[in-house]
Amino acid sequence: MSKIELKSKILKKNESIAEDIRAELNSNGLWCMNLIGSPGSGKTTLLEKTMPLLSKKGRCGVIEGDVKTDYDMKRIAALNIPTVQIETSGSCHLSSEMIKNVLPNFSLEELDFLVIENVGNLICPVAYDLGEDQRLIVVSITEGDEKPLKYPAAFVSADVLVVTKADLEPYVDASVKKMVDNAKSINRNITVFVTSAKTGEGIDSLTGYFSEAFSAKVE
Ligand SMILES: Nc1nc2c(ncn2[C@@H]2O[C@H](COP(=O)(O)OP(=O)(O)OP(=O)(O)O)[C@@H](O)[C@H]2O)c(=O)[nH]1
Ligand SMILES: [Mg+2]
Repeated sequence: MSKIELKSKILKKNESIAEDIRAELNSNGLWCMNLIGSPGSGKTTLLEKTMPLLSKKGRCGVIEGDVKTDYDMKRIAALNIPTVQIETSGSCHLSSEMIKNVLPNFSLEELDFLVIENVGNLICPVAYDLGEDQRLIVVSITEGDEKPLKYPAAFVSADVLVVTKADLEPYVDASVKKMVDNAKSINRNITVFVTSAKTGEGIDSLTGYFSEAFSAKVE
């Protein structure tokens, strides 16, 4: 079997499991977001800021994907939010099979909102549907405003872009406006939030977006 055939077989299997997951989450009225972004872009920090606020509106669960360690899982568990760690042991992305294997750790019927923090990587996770309702790309301003142009696949497949670390814009040669314009040139329907965990900018708006999303599903 050629390399291309093998890859397409793997993706086909991934897609089929992802559809099963989507159906299971749907039947429990659960809304799911897949967070994708480079290492250190601020994914876990974003969850630390939004999840406690969101927990006042609905019941949240988090799946943390990392190549190694349960460091991020402990950060979220410290907020009293049900969290499960997937350690991929080298794999640069989560797969739907990995998600399927950890779902029994949650009481799905008791949750409204499930967030999956993918392994820090802007390339590999893009091809793997995890059964999510929406995909959110996290890019920090410190990564450079040209990133949407260099990694278009990530932006094409995303529903939401969160530009993080806006407080650091004055210290880097990158512009939030340019980043957003570049992202919109790749995907004009992408919903954009600009946030700072330091100043709190954008955190309420993003939390509101999450809350509206799962409320709409439950109704
Ligand atoms: N100044 C500033 N620093 C931030 C902000 N958000 C995150 N950071 C810092 O950026 C670093 C990385 O943040 P994390 O949330 O761990 O990033 P991550 O994307 O979860 O990283 P991985 O899980 O390793 O991929 C930490 O030192 C955070 O404190 C922000 O809005 N402003
Ligand atoms: Mg993290």
